[in-house]
Amino acid sequence: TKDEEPTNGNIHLNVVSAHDQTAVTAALSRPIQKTADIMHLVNPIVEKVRKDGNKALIELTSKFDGVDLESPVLEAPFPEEYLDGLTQEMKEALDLSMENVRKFHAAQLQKEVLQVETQPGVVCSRFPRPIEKVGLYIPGGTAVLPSTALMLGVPARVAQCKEIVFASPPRKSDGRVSPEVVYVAQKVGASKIVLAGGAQAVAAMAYGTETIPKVDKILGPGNQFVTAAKMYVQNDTQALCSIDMPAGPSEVLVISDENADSDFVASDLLSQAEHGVDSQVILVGVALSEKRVAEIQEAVHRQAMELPRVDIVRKCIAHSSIVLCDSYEEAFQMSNNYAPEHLILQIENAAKYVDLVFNAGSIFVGAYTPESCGDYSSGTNHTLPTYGYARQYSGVNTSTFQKFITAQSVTPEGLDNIGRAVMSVAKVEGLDAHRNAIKIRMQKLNLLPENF
Ligand code: HSO
Ligand code: ZN
Repeated sequence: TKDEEPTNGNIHLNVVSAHDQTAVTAALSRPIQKTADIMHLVNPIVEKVRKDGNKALIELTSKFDGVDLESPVLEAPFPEEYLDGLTQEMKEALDLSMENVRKFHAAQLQKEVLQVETQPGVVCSRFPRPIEKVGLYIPGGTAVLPSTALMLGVPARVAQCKEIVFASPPRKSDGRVSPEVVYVAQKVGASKIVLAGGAQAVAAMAYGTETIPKVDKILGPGNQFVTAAKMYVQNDTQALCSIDMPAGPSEVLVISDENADSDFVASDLLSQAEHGVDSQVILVGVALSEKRVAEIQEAVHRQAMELPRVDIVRKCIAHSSIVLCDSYEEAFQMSNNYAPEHLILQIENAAKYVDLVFNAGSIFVGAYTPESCGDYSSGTNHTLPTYGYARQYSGVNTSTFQKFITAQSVTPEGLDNIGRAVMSVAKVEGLDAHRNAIKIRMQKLNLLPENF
């Protein structure tokens, strides 16, 4: 496969012209997701946890994570020693990030009742309620991700979810989750941390166990097993559980012009590339000179070679490209078509071009706005639609943790205004009981003749 391309030599992106349609299609195609192919592995894991609860979790965590636990759940208040190793600097960084995310998500909170009198005597309203119990999955694996804990935990708290449950695989070294994740869990008021990963963690939260509450919605990124398990429980009416969005590998599309700083451009491409071998990074260049393209390639190579995760970057770059366009309009068309999770604009008058964006998870506007700001600390959420789903999905936001209830109240005057319409439509649908519910009332109000 593409991921097995040479593991030495220059780290360079493949360059294609926007006019070469076949090459562009290949460059912008995403690595294929094989969620369906692993369902047969996921099903038995989910069923086992559903049937045997904590006992199954303990067994599976021993098998998959190499950690033997007495209990698969950590209950709040979390033991002080779980914060061991958390530095003051880290606390402050997490506090600053959480506060900005809180501010931005609190401003999104819809509390008020929306009320509309559609006709005299017909009042329709809509009001939000928090989703009661939510399960937040924080991946372990190649990187610890306290930022994901805060990106999910803070809006859940802002939306006033009654119970917040975290799940994260325990570390092999000491059977704990990282102190940063515990710190965030404590700050957002999580009631429990499930010490499990993968499909087993998702199943535990979807069905509940002896000590883990069954949640109403599961959110968070994860590997293919996590994604497959989320899809499984979402489709199981016994679980009665929804999920945030379909997940795929992380990606970025950068639009740059001749004036952009090549080092900045390279650093943005690489910060996404280091996420995983199946991540994808695309540079769409507007009227770039050959010299500029060469300079960007050189910067990518030079910066990449200094990264501890260079091996991951190398594999990601092997299926990543530079697409050369002639105009800004063409570049934005390309980007809207790709619908990137992250869109970075390193172009002159970047803010002016935001109006041209129709499909993207989150936009980073201007030379001094790297994606890293949004990944951690600016206030926007980093849980965003990948894989082209930015066409129809929004990233996680405060309303992700709410649902909306509608209500109506109709007076006799209102019934007089809409009753005949209801009866006509009920008649054509052949639903006489519906029609009667109106007729009986309107006749009692003398709004219809007795023999109607
Ligand atoms: N870029 C990632 C979020 C993240 N970055 C977490 C660093 N940590 C997902 O879009
Ligand atoms: Zn990132």
